[in-house]
Amino acid sequence: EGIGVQEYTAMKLRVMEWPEEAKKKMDGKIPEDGNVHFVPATLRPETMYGQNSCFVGPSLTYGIYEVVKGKEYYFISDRAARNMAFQSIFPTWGVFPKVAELQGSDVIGTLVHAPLSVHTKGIRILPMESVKATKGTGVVTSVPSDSPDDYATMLDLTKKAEYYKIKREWAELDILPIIETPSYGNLTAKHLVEKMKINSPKDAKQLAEAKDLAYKEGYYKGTMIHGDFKGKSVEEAKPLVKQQLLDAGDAFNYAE
Ligand code: A2H
Repeated sequence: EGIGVQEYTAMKLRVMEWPEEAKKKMDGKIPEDGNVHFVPATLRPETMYGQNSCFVGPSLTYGIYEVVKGKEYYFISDRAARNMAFQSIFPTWGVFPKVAELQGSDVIGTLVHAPLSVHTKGIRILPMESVKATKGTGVVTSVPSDSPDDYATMLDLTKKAEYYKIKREWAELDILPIIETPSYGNLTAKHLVEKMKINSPKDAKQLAEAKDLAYKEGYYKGTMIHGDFKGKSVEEAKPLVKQQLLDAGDAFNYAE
């Protein structure tokens, strides 16, 4: 981490359907016509076409915060809410209006709409034990084509669906190729996880190395093979996809 500011794209994933557990905890706190968004922070907006699920830490605590009175709410960590309060993301500077508190485990299975994703009928909120409470919003959108962490987690979830108390079909999904690279083909994360024999999302050291390789290869040598900027380099496409998301109101800037 060190010195400097990390600039994230904060995506707005609108809730389409809550699980019973979450409904109980939110009872009466959010109006019927209010929209709640899960807000993952990403450094790779150009990969958002391939979102096929979204992760929360099952044992982490989250809040639902009011962004537009009675209308719009964000599901994020308390830490992120505190930061956002000083970035003009909530209506009153310095104030983060918390209306409900939930555990990650309460929201597993929630169906959300992910902007740009090819999964237009929605994606599921799933558990990822390696989500850090101290980074971003504590919510991570899953793009298993290009993120080794996401790929390793999805694989683990499909193998141990029962243990994680999820439906296997929520995790067992086709992976969309988005970026072609000279060294790793068009499913960079899968290629690296297999080549480096990473067997579990807990292989933190190897995953960090894979993440580094994937990021550099994708950014400097990758070409888009999906979406409006097909044929452009990733370096060129990244700010363009980000701007589309911002213009559509489907994302906002978040820094920490
Ligand atoms: B990235 P940095 Cl396709 N805990 O988004 C663990 N990981 C987190 C997190 C948290 N609290 N908050 C964000 N992240 C992930 C896409 C992606 C990402 C791809 C490839 C690589 C990649 C889809 N997941 O990240 O430590 C988010 O996943 C590797 C650089 O601030 C976010 O971007 O550099 C990235 O880590 C932020 O990590």
